Amino acid sequence: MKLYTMCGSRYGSRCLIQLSAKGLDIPVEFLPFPLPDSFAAISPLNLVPVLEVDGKHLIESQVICEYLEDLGKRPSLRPEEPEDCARMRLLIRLFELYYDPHILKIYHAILAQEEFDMDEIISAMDDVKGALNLIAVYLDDKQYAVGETLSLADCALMPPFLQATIICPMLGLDDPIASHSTIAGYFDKTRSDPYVAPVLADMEPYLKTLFGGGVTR
Ligand SMILES: N[C@@H](CCC(=O)N[C@@H](CS)C(=O)NCC(=O)O)C(=O)O
Repeated sequence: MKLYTMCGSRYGSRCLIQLSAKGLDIPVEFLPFPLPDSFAAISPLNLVPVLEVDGKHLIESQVICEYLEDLGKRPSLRPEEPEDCARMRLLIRLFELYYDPHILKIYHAILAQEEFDMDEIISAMDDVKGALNLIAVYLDDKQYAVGETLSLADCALMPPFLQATIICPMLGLDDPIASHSTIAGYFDKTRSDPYVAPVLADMEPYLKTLFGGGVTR
């Protein structure tokens, strides 16, 4: 097996936290950004992460994470109780459907380095805040998203939340994580987890470099 990712990738980092927490010693190849066109031969979406298994390629981070859980190595990052496991999956789904597409509009505006419509960015930020309100409804008020231990929900939420805390202020926008008390409480508690902390620390310098070129308004 081999995992392909990129430094600073919020989706690839989901798998990196999982590999570390489960003690899975799988080789990891870090690709440059933007990905080379030739990578489309490995991933038709030309996105990371990709998990190579017996010469075949699994795409989509959540599919990869669930596959790695299905291999059965302890500790499991899926809660035992079906209700908790459902809530873990719900949190991941809410993030992917209602948070990420809106925050992506903001990131693309920064990366494009072109003039952009600040009204559109502010409207995207309102949608991001709406999604965070939704996510907050289902978060536990303890260290982790669900229950007493790290789960795939934490692997999925923590890297993009870190990304938002770094990038939104670059646009002169509020940090949506820090400005939401429930989400900020969750983020601050979970970032000290011994498997989360090093992955977030590795992401930080890449995000600052990638998005640090400034913004033209
Ligand atoms: N839905 C995909 C999203 C993956 C994704 O957006 N990956 C980004 C990095 S976080 C990427 O590969 N970007 C490459 C590029 O834009 O060149 C997943 O869950 O794996």
